[in-house]
Amino acid sequence: MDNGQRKTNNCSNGHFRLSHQVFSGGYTCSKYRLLLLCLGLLNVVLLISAVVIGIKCAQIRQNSLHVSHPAAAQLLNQLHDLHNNHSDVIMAEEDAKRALETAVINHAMLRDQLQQKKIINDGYQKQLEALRTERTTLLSNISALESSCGKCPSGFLHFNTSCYFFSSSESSTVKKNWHDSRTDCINRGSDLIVIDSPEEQAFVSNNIKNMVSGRMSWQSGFWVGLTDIETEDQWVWINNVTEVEPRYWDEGEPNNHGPDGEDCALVIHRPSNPWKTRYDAKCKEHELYWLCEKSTRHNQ
Ligand SMILES: [Ca+2]
Ligand SMILES: [Ca+2]
Ligand SMILES: [Ca+2]
Repeated sequence: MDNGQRKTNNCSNGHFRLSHQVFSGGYTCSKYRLLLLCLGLLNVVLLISAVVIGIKCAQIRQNSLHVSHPAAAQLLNQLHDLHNNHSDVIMAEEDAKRALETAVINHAMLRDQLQQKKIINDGYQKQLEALRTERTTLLSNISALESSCGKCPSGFLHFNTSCYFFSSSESSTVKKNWHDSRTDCINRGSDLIVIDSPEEQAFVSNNIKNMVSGRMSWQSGFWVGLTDIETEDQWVWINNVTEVEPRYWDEGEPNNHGPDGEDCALVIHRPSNPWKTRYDAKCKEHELYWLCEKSTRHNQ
């Protein structure tokens, strides 16, 4: 057998045989093989291309996920934080509402309590006024009782061994100068007061407070039996006893004020210090209340 017959026999096996039958018009077996090889290479190229494209797509998808995942996580975190913050704000608002409601209730309670205390205080004020009136009445009754016992004349108050006449208790409008005041005391069987003990000073101060209703000016004062008429700044009581105690003068007194000076003493009500109650004033020009003293020993 020669080479031409071997090639015809090889091509007669399998589909080569069919192809040979179909394309028997002049194609050779080697051309079929080349065509098949080309087709096979093309398939390989297509397969490789498909694999490469698939790998690229996977890489692109993975990169896309890598890029988008942190941003999405950040957004989710921010959303979570915002949700938490919103919850906190709502809780704080609820707490504030409850606190406000409690404050409103407490305010209403305090207002009611304040109103009740005001009513109670008003009641106490009325009781206090009633007690003051009753005290004044009792003082008058005491004076009347002392008078009825024969120790003091009518209108005089009794204290220790003396009786005292406060002119304002008889008239709140009548005032006299020092000399006329002393004359009135003498006409009542007494004389201007001589304050010669701390107890007498306290008695006078307390009674003046009740009689002048708290007025503290020297114009609401009472003449007493103390002058420096004979010798300036040498204060002598009408019983010729020289006053050597300086603590009873008010601050800045006696000041002998004015061109004619001031030579007669008066006492006022001084609630801040019942010991500093004395002023000097003009004996003839100034008109004030006056205070008489009458010893009970003269009646015994
Ligand atoms: Ca006296
Ligand atoms: Ca004087
Ligand atoms: Ca004076």
